[in-house]
Amino acid sequence: MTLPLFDADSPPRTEPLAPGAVVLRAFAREQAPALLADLRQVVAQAPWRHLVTPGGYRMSVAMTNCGALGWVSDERGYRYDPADPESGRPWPAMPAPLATLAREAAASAGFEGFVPDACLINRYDAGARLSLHQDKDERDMRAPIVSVSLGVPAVFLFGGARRADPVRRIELRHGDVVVWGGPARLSYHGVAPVKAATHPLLGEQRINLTLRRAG
Ligand code: MD6
Ligand code: FE
Repeated sequence: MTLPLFDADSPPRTEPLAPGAVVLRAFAREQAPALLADLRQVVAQAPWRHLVTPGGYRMSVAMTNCGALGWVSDERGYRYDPADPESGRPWPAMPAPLATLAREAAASAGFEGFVPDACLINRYDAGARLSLHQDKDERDMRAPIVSVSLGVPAVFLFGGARRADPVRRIELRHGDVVVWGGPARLSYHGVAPVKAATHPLLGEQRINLTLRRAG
């Protein structure tokens, strides 16, 4: 018998992570090919780039955005910007199926009426990582964040409200969705260095979409 590398047959299920945070296993798996086709259109208009942190470091994760607002970082700090600083043009529109998926994921985690206006698109090549941080650049902390993982797996680091709190490690696989809000909204989190692997749809990449209500 061969073990399935990407457990393509495991059923969708909900795993609680912390009060206010759940993993919806395989929630986006069926829609993933259509989402990826939409994302290719986004990337054609707003190409991948490696942002620089306010401290001057080049991020290992490549990023772009879609939606009315895009998250950007440079020497001046972190912010949401209605225009792509590379082109000066508005970010590509958020594909409607993506907004709908996010709304449904939020609702199934208990957050009704989620209308995202920003989608940060992160690409992890082997070795890319995201250090522990809080998501706190959004205006209204009442809205949750919906995070869609595609491609090769990654270990998500999930801590508490303080940087020194203990950190859990949760493997996120293709199609998994994390919803994150309420008492978990300001939890520290990050992504461990992504291991080299190959996924049938995405090759050696992991793509994470984080949908937010930013404005
Ligand atoms: C990632 N995600 O999974 C990075 N933030 O690639 C995040 O930073 C994140 O997954 C807030 C809520 C959920 C997340
Ligand atoms: Fe984050």
